[in-house]
Amino acid sequence: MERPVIGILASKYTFGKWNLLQHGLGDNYVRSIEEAGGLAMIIPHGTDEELLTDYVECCDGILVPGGIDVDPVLFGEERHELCGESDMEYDLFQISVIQKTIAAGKPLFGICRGLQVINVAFGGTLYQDISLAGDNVLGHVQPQYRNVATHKVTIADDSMLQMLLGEELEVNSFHHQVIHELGRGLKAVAWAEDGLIEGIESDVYPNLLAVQWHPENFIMNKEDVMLPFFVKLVALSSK
Ligand SMILES: [Mn+2]
Repeated sequence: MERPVIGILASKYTFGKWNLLQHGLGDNYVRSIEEAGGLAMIIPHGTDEELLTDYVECCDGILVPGGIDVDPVLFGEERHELCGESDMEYDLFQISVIQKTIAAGKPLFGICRGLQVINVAFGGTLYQDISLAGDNVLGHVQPQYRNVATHKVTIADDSMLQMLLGEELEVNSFHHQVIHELGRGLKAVAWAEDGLIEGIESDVYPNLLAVQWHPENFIMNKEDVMLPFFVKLVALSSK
């Protein structure tokens, strides 16, 4: 069987007493893609545009995973005191891969920061902290463990996400930022009970799907209720 190759953008961190730079790939992402019938491949972070083009060429679909905050300069705002750690070079690496994926006509997926950076790459903006989104926002940074669902999302009719996961869903939540203004061509397809956006798709770019929660963590449960998300991701990448 041909297994579609899903490229997952590496996380960037240092390790050990020498602080050597690393290219990370979370196990839950890998296991979820493999369980859904795909191959998980790391796309190392870097700035060489020709190399990034070649890495995208190797993949059938691209997944932008969770991570640190996006530099607010990239959506035209000054840094708010509640904005967290960011890395401009890393942001530009991810935005470049997103643009190359779109240019190549390949499926594009996002999880948590991935949804946020896709929105920014399409010209959208973020709330630098969820408290700036209004007075009645829910807690979106849960103390419970990663594979525990803590808030509800409502999913739009006529969306890929509703076909996969139904009209309503309990999800986990580990984000202190959220989408403010949507990027060009993007539409919201899932919302928390406080009205904040938890999922996006696109009418102009149909093979795009991103969520604010962390479906990959549910692979740790005996029954993985989020597996349809990854099955769809692999299926879209097999065309
Ligand atoms: Mn949430």
